[in-house]
Amino acid sequence: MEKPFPYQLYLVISEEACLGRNFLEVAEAAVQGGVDLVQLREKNDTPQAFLNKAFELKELLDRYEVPLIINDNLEIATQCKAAGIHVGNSDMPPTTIRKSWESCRLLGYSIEYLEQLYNEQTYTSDYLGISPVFSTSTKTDTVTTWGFDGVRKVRSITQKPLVAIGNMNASNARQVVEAGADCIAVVSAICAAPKPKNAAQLLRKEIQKGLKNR
Ligand code: TZP
Ligand code: MG
Repeated sequence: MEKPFPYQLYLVISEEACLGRNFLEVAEAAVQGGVDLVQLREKNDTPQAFLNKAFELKELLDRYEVPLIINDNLEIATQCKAAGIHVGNSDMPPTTIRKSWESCRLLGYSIEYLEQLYNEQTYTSDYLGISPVFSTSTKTDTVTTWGFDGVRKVRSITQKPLVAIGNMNASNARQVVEAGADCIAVVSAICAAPKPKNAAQLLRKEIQKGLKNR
């Protein structure tokens, strides 16, 4: 049995993605609009700057009882007492993370190829990121895209909670949920939205519609 995964709208945030706005304000508006899981993903920060942001975001999210996930940095994830960590195929493997961080509650692993579904890293993780569903200018070092059919295929193979990421927005959220995603993860659809709270509310509604049709 997989652990329950009660999250539907997952914000992946960085300061840069917020286009000059305060990332904590964007995160707070997003949570008020219905985001129920947040990942801090800072690729260019110094470790100290990343850690400072992690502490600030953790304090904010604790007030809303929303879990924080740290992208690809075990040290920072454990120091700020995050709920979990998210890693990709070329990052520290989930098996290694489990060994050194036993109390990790949410260990996410990105799936870029079907073959990954059959490896030990997939079995060890708590949820899978289907990455990317569609091509996106937010992350360009990707190989292929899954599309709705890819999501359906992954759903037919694994019981793991599936998080769809890559150019997800209010026009495709319903369909990707119908295809089998349990949760939608977004950067731009919220961080770059004129009104992040409204954007989150709209995404939530589309996800609900998709869940009803399953
Ligand atoms: N992993 C796969 S696609 C992606 C990540 C972090 C970026 C998603 O960004 P956006 O702006 O929601 O397309
Ligand atoms: Mg990575």
